[in-house]
Order: sequence, then structure tokens, then C-alpha cells
Amino acid sequence: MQLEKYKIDEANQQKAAAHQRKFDYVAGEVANLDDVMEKLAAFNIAIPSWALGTGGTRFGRFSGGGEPRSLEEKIEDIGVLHALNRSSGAISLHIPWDIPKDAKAIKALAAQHGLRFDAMNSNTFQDQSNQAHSYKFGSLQHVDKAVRKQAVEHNIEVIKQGIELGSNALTVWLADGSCFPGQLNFRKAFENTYESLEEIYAAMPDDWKMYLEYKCYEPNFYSTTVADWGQSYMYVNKLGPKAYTLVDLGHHLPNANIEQIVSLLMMEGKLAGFHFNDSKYGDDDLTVGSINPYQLFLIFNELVEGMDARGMNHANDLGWMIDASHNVKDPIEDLLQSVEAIKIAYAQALLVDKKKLVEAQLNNDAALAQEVLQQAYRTDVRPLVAESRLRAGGALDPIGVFRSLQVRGNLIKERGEKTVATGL
Ligand code: PSV
Ligand code: MN
Ligand code: MN
Repeated sequence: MQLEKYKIDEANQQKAAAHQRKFDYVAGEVANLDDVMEKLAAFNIAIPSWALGTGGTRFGRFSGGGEPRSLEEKIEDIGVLHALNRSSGAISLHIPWDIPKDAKAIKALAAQHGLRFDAMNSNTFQDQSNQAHSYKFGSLQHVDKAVRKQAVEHNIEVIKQGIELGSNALTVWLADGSCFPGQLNFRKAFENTYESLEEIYAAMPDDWKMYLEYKCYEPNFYSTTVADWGQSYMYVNKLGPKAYTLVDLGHHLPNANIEQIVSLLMMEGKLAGFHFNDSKYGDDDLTVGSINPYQLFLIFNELVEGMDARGMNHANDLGWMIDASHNVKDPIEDLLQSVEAIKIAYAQALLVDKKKLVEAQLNNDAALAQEVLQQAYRTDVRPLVAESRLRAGGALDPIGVFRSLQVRGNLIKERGEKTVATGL
């Protein structure tokens, strides 16, 4: 299914006058308006292939109907998203959930929807039916060299598939760790993992990046072998210039100061980018901005400051991806909300009066520093984000259009009520 542009334009017509009023009101207050609009237009966030179906928990899964049954249908769904918000122009695949049978045809289909292939994700946290060795006790860390070799080869295969699709990054998330004290020799697990990562690193083309994710716990509940940013940083620092630390917002212990982690990783030139989501308790993978939008803003504030200080390109020098999946919303509506939340936080961060903030910092004026940040955070930038979508040919009200055009109903007619997307 492909959304026709004229239908989006028709829907926009009905909202045009009200939107213009709101836009003029905010735009009048923004000193760096052209810069903000330009940066918003260039900013795209990759969609993970596993977020297009309803997620589940170990207690159950409630399918929403009309879910994509194949990689082709996942690409179509992201095409719908991108047509509505013009900011979802990339897809991140998970191998072996999404093995492309014909890479050329898949690449062509994605291009038809204006999509490119973002980072490739390997999977050594589940056993596949055709594999010789089990990952029950880890993969890259495993005490048995044969298991490590199998996991390394899988990652190299993922790189090969990524090359065919035009991707240029490999994301490694490891479930490796231990559930009980004494189960694992931490140092040996680290050394084994490092040796395995070295082999994968050596197989990456020169223009590729390795994104090493960390996660504090789960599925292992006593130790995780890449548990936090410090441990990921140790690996990527030893590995070399193509390896970076990836920050998944849900992978921290409660109340961790993520914005500080972001700032320091960027200072060291080792920040890969993000998996965006939100959470209340752990790795809840909820819609971005649904629980703690202020934290998201503070992260973007550090990003903008750090990227500018290092002369980085906001849109291309870091990896931007959503990593969310849950039980109750329509996945496309949920992703529209996530992308919107990210763009709102980014726009707010672009409004921060940097000169005034630096002055406040140099004068140890904590109250003024807070005023400066919250002045930006409390600005309603939604009309700026909507205007940027409109100028790019997207919808002023993406969820409204998704609903009024009955996209989900049509997908159910086409694909059926009881479809199950491949993935977790
Ligand atoms: C599991 O925590 C996880 O959400 C990681 O964040 C990965 O990025 C993702 O699954 C897909 O492998
Ligand atoms: Mn992740
Ligand atoms: Mn996660």
C-alpha cells in the first residue's frame, strides 16, 4: 500500500489556516528560524523492522491486525510513515528476522518509498533452528570457542548482507552475561568477548562503523558482559576508530544521568548514536517522550552543544534510531508519536540561548541556567515541526490523516486480522 500525496495535501488544506496562525506566532519569537527549519528538514530517524508489529511480553501478545508478514510489507509500512512525516527515511534490519531473499529487489523497493538501510542488527541472543551450538550461556563471551566462532560468523554474515543493501553500520547488542554469582569469570568473559569483537571488526569494510550497545541487565540478571557505557567504551576504545558506543535510553539503571554520558562519549569522539525509547522502570521500550520528555530534551541539549563544538553534521554523523515495541498501540501511530517527540526535543534544543547559558555557567548562576533551558523546553515548538513536515510534503497532522484515510483498516483488508510480524 502506498499513500497518495494528493490525499495528504487535501487533509492539509483543512488544517492550513489554523496551522499558519500558530506557526506565525512561534516563528516570530525564534531568532534562528531559518537554521532551525533547515536542521529539522534534514533530520531523519531510522525505524527498526521489529517495531512494526505489536510487541509482546513473556505473559502474552495481543496482535493488532494487518501487521506486516514479510520484509516487503515492513518496508511498505515505513513508506507510509515516511509519507506522513517525511522524517522516517531509513530502516534498520534484524538478521535473521528479516533475511532479504533478493537484496537488489529489496533495495529497489525501499528506494521507491524513499528509504535507505540504516545499521544492521545481528542476533546471537536466540537459538535458530538450524544452528549447531546454543547461546544459552552466551555467544561472543562463551567458554567454548566453537560457540564464539559461530556467533562471530553470524555477525560477519550480517555485515555481508548489509553491504548488499547499502548499509554502513553493524549494531551489536549482546544478551551475554550470567544469572548467578560465580557462574562466570568476569575477566575471561570480557577477554573472550573482546577477541570475538576483534574478529568481527576486522571483517568490516573501512567505511563501516560498529555500534556496541550496552545494557545493565536482562535477560541475564546478575551480570551483563557489556553492562554500561564504561564497559562498552573499554571495548570500542581498544577495538579502534570504527567502533563506537551506542546509547539505548532504556538500558540504564533508574535515574542514570544519560545526558552526561552522552556529553562525555561525544567529547571522546566515541558516541555512535541512539536507540530512542522511554521507560518508567527498566527496558520498557515505550513510546519516545511518553514518560520523561524533559530528559529527552536535556539529551538533545547536550547533543546540539557537543555536535556544534565538534563541527559535526547533526543529521549524518550519528546514528538515530527508534527501538521501541509494546503491547497496546497501533505500531504505526506509536512510531509517528515517537518521531514527533524526537523532533520536538531536537527543535527545543536548537532554541536554547547558548550564549546566555555559557554566561550563566561562568557566573555559577544555577537559577539563570535553569531559566535558559526551561525557556526553550517550555516553548511550544510543535508548529515549527509541523511546518517542516508540510514543506517536505508530509502531513500537518500525521495521526489524524492515518486515521481519516483508514490506513490500518485497509491493511487489515489486505493482510488479514491475524497476521504476526516476524520478530520478538
Ligand atoms: C533488547 O534490549 C533490545 O531492545 C536491544 O536494545 C536491541 O537493540 C534490540 O533488542 C534488538 O536486538
Ligand atoms: Mn536497543
Ligand atoms: Mn532494549
